[in-house]
Amino acid sequence: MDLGSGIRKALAKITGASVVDEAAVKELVKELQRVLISNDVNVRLVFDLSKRIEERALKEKPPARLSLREHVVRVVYDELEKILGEKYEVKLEKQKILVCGLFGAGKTTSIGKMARFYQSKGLKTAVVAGDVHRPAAFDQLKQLSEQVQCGFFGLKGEKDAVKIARDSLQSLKDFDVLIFDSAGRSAFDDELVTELKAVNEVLNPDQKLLVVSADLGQVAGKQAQEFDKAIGLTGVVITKMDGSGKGGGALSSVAVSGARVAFIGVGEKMTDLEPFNPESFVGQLVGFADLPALLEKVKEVSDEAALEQALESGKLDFESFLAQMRAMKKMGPLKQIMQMLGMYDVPEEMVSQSESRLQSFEHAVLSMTKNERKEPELMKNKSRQQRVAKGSGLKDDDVRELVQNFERVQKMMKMAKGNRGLMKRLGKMAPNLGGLK
Ligand SMILES: Nc1nc2c(ncn2[C@@H]2O[C@H](COP(=O)(O)OP(=O)(O)OP(=O)(O)O)[C@@H](O)[C@H]2O)c(=O)[nH]1
Ligand SMILES: [Mg+2]
Repeated sequence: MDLGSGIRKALAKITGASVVDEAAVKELVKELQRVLISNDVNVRLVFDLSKRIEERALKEKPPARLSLREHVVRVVYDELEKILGEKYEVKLEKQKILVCGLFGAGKTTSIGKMARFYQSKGLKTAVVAGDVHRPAAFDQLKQLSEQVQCGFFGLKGEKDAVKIARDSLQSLKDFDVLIFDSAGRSAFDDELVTELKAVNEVLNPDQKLLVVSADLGQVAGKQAQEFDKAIGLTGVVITKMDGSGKGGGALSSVAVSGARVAFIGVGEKMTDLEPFNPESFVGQLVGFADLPALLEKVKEVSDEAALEQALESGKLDFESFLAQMRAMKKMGPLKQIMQMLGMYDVPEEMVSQSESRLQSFEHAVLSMTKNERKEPELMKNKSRQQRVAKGSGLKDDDVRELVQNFERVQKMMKMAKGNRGLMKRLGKMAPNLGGLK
């Protein structure tokens, strides 16, 4: 079972339990241990983690807003996040990056991805073909540089990596970010270390990143330690997180080794790279059970006066509807929100459909007059609908449908009036339901 579904299943022991008591917490912890260990997470770490979860879940007093159930889920989140290490702060400034790693780890691909990433942040980026051992390395990197449209430096046929490093510094003076590819080896050996150290000296990089593949599991941590000892790493890139059941092992062992996880590679495309953020990683991993976080986010974003008012009075107009939609957007991608609400089996097409509906809805509301927003009745008028369609670039039918969806939600809100808990939930779900029909 992969890590995500395993953790979700373990959490279900709490979210689905009729009573949350010591036995339920122990049950959860046992299941979590099983899942983490079978996903190659360091045993010692799993042991410490489960001890802390059990202690905190049972002894800590839940914060005022949270039920015991939510508190336990929250503790699990917190602790999972902790074992993954700290968030990596990507520096968006002038810098030189040396990339190293063993054969086939994903160095060259990751360099292409990083170049794309830094370019997209407005930094003029170039890559350097410093892998002098693999014959095709030069062309592979050159191709990638063309694909992501960044600068490139290489000396075809040159066997001296140090010379390439020196010359690249000269010829790439105008670039902000310089990313240096290096030769892989089948194992961590003297030859590799010697070359790497020499290049390191000449290049004097600001960042030294080791690339490891997630399918190494715990061995990733050992590699991180070895390379760190040799040249002092500033971070580790873990590739192939998309394909491996051992991703959890690689992540945790790298974190334990003291190295920071900088980026994770989640596919073969140039866009498949993410700066590592333990919080959102755990969020994605565990997905739907994220109720406490959702509650927290809802509280954070629901201070829009219009929204509060609508929830109090049960009166929903286009203005407050728009406020809700914007609040929702701040919470994250629709798919994630749906998952947080327990709708984790929503088909992909439906999610993107709903997303584009929400977008259209926003455009439509923005094309309405102040009066129309406050008095939704007005929007039943056909010529008003036509005018809004014109103003928002939508079809007449789309606007009509949106108005109808809105009315349906409005009716639901009226029905639910007086039931605050339900109101809050509905209020949050309303734009969503409108989109889904
Ligand atoms: N699925 C997946 N494949 C990846 C990822 N990163 C790299 N790869 C693939 O892994 C293979 C090796 O990638 P390279 O970038 O050539 O690895 P390298 O470390 O430069 O290899 P050498 O230069 O031979 O040492 C390629 O087929 C890549 O497409 C990733 O995040 N996900
Ligand atoms: Mg390579």
